[in-house]
Amino acid sequence: PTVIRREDYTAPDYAIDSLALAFDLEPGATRVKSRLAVAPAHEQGSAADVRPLKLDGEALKLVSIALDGQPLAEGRDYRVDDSGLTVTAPPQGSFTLEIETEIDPKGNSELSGLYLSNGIFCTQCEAEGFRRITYFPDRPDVLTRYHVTIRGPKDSCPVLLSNGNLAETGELSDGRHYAVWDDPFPKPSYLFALVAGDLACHEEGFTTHSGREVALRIYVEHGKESRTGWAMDSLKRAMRWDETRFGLEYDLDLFNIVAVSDFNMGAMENKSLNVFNDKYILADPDTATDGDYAGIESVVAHEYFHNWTGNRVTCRDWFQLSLKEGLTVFRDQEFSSDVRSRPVERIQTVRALRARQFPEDAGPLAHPVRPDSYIEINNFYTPTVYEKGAEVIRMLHSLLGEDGFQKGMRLYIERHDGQAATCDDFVAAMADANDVDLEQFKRWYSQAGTPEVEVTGAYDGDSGTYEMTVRQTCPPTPGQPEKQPLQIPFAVGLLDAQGQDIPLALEGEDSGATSATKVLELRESEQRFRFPGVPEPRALSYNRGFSAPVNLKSEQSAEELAFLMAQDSDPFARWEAGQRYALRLLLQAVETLQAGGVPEFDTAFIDAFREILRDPQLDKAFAAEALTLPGESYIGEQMQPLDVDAIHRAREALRRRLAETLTDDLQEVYTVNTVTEAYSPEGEQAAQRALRNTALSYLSALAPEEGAALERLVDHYHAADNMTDRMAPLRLLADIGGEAAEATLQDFHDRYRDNDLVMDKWLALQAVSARPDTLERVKALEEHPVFSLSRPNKVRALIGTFVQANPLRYHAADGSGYRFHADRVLTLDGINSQIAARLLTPLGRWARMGEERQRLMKAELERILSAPDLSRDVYEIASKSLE
Ligand code: B3K
Ligand code: ZN
Repeated sequence: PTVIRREDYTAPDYAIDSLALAFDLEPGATRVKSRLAVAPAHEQGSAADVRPLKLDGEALKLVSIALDGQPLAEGRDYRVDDSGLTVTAPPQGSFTLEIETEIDPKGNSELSGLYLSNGIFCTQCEAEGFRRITYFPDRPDVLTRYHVTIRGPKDSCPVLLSNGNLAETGELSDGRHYAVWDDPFPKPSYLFALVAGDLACHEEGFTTHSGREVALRIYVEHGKESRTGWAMDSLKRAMRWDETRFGLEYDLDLFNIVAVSDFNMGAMENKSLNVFNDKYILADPDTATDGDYAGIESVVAHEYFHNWTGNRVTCRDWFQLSLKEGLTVFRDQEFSSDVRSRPVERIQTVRALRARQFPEDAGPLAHPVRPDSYIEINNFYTPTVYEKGAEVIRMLHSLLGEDGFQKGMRLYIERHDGQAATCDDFVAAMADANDVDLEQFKRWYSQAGTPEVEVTGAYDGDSGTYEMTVRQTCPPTPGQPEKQPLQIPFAVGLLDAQGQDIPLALEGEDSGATSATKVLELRESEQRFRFPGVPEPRALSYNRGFSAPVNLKSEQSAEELAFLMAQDSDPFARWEAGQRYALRLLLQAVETLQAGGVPEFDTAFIDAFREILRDPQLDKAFAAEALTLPGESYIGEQMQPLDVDAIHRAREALRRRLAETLTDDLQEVYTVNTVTEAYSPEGEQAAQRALRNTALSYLSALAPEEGAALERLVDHYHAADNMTDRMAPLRLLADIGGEAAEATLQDFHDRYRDNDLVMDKWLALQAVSARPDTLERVKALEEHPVFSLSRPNKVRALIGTFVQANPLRYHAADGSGYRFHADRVLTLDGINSQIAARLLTPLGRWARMGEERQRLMKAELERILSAPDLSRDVYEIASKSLE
């Protein structure tokens, strides 16, 4: 397969000024007529300068092609191959090209291009799905005005949607009708969308800041419309927030969202016609958890925010993907932080970053935020491009401040509105608007790997000066053996013995610069920072607020960590101290277990937990985070070779020890945090549920198989009046197993058997179970009527959860988990290669394992690679995973 390189970028030879598309919808044979207004984008002094016109196309049946009204002849005027169609000698100057193709939406199991989701026609064009609809220069730097006619049967497709404004509708013969859509904004083909089907609609209105009346419509399958309220509410809040915080207003009179049940990812930001996975639209208290509500709020906001960061200003080429994704993730994170608890949002973001992006950056698939090459671009919608990309934007925000950042945003949009831009353009706008030099900062875009920062401090009592030495390094990653120092905003604080922040100013700074948290600007591999005029600090608090996506290497004493855990004024750093302390104890416990001993845990740590449980001032959502131990995968990241059994046992032992010592406090927290008001998915009551369910989880660690603990779980489940409280005990029961667990799982199944999204939860919580027979159970569940390999949500819920979230059972010593995994990847590759490739990544983490498991994992990767007719997607992941 061909490797596409960033350095090979060349501007398009032709512009397509307008595109008229006409669809005649039939499930098995849809006709697509297109008329392209083509204009040369290269110098044409004479006919000799005219270049061939290359159009992308895949899985298309060509019906006819004509240039300026004259049919073209294959061989003489054009040629077709697997990847497209080339008009070999077009005329000089502008011309019109008319093409008719036939496609098969019903047979489209890749869910890329035009396909059917539960009988609804819908499209997914990003990254390169448009070429599966018609021949076109399917690249993001070709911006075109679209005029779309959709013809379809009235009974099965009463709703006909595309981008922009509805220009016309009308009746046709044979029970068909049509609609015409006009999008006034030129856009790249990846933002095209079409939806047609029998859909219910929830409509409300929004008045923009400058008085534009916008109709907001959410379309869903019939019967689901009562679950669209939260998404609508989130959309309105996101629209208002973007006006207030970024000064960005919506630009059309209509904004449509369609939710479908079969979708390759979460959602898609097509201009004025966002298409969503049901999972990120539908919610009611009985079927969605507080976490689901939060996810809907952030994804609805994210797709909406793309209207400016992605659509009005788009990407020049796919290597620039983070230009729109990193920035838009940053924007949705800021939205969530402004409407929810900022510290808790930050903690959850960092947890997710460490669970997904740090491992990627440390493994064989590590790549820069702006990759240099790819085989299949769909493999690069990664945590690095998205989440690390957002951290890079956040660092710019820290360096420039909110005002400076917003100045940069305004300049960026002023310069590039209506254009396809690059990451360099973005950084240039930030630098120019603030008159700063960001050349070194750009290394964050080109250098892969998670940097490591080491801090040592020394206090000189005579001069009252604290000196910090900060070193940065970055481990090698594929293709990048040597790294250069990065510009890193590194927030630090010093605490005195009472836990108060010591006001800090750097040597040479005037006293006006004094602050409790100092953001140091790292630029060299080693730097010294001196803080004069300070008393001797009791503890050092660093990377406050997680100001940079780095690993800290510094050793802090258990005592210092306990102190920070109780005292740090920065809530993130306070949480972090607890995580680091827990991690240290867990890793020690692992060693003890491996040596055949019985682990013991510091009382100081348990005391700190007690303080959190007893602190009435503490935000309850924060307390729930602070009381949650690092996950098994994250513990595993810190150890080589990784011992999944010992990690599981160590974590369970610490949980049990905490539960035994703190039983009364846990019971108290459990009792007082019972919510009595009517359900709301956020605020104080969601925080109470989070804390109460955390307490429940510890209490269930007390000899779980015994009556009382088990009974509490079952009672909690049956008393629940919302999904959050139903899922929490069920998840714990699924780990414990036995009769009560089976009966409760059955109850859940019977209650929700007709609700697809809830059945995904039912599949997932069985797949993540620590029970020894989990793999057998997963295989049995594949036979359940709700499961299907051609439905991405089902694959993710059952197989995805097992291979990604259940290290204990996935890494079974006999290799059964790996074998199962590879088998499913191979089958899926023939159905949906994007989903297959995404599912495959855990096999690439073999280097972390012991020798025998390494051998088993590599053998499965070899087996995948030797299979015939592998997709580009799976080939790329499998081959890079073996390098
Ligand atoms: N831009 C889409 C993701 C498209 C993935 C293509 N394989 C959703 C988003 O990031 O908003
Ligand atoms: Zn996005």
